[in-house]
Amino acid sequence: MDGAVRVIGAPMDYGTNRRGVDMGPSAIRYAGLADGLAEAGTTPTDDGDLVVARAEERDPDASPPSEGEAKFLAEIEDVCTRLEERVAETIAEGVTPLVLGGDHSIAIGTVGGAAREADLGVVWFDAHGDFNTPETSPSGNVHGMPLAAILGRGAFGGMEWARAPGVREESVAYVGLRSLDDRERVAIRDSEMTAYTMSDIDERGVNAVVEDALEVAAAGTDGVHVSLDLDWLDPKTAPGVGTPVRGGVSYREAHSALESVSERLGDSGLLRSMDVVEVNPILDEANETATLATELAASAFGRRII
Ligand code: B3U
Ligand code: MN
Ligand code: MN
Repeated sequence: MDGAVRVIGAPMDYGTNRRGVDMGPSAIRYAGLADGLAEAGTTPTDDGDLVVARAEERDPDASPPSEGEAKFLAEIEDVCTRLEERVAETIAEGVTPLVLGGDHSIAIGTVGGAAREADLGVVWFDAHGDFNTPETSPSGNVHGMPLAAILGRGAFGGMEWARAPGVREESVAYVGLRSLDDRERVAIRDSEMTAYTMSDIDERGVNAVVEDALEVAAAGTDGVHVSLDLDWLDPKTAPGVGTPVRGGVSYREAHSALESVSERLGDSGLLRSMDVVEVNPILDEANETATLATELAASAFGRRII
């Protein structure tokens, strides 16, 4: 894909239990992201990382959340609000933002910025639904809530700031779901979103499923946001994630899927923004998962073998 891509790092791990995803942006850059994006035909620039206080630097007197509350919501709101600004500015300059997480709660900022002056479709590659609210979450971890918050479901849990009015439920498609909480499953079923599970991939093959998901997200919208949670892949292929779930897609399937993204959206200019999240270098084996994240981003932006 020709065109400018701006890398923005969001080294935040407030949304998850396991520490370490704050190192994701460094690990992904170190794995050769800029070269991969250049090989894809884009002109990459790097905007550096957002400043995010480490957990150790937080106010030690901050009160722990009680039942039904989201953890570190104020910190997450602060980071996502700043990220939203950067993403919106980037798009206004005609540049495509590629945001590196961090845990998946950063997608609230990316999607918020990308949807600011547009109707945005979303394709969510993930083992998990990320459709809990503070009331339904079993963990209180915000990385299990971003899509619900973006769609305005978290309004009663103090997450009304996260709603992105430019995203309609019928323009959201999941790919590869395989781990849902009970109330989350009911909420997804009752929603207008399209949910393709791993069973759909087993039956129909990854390409057919991804093409349908991209169609859902592109229909009647100004562009599509692609959110790639590395736990979408099988943990044998992507071991460096905080919440691995067996039975994910293979290395080849993942590449094929992200190549479909660039084929369907890249040339038409419909790929509005992307984020790559949940890479945890502490749990990784020799930066394998960060390397994979780098390769998959390059595939999404158009890198091909020949
Ligand atoms: N659904 C669970 C677990 C989870 C969600 N996203 C991740 N893990 N990465 C929760 O805590 O909401
Ligand atoms: Mn996720
Ligand atoms: Mn996940």
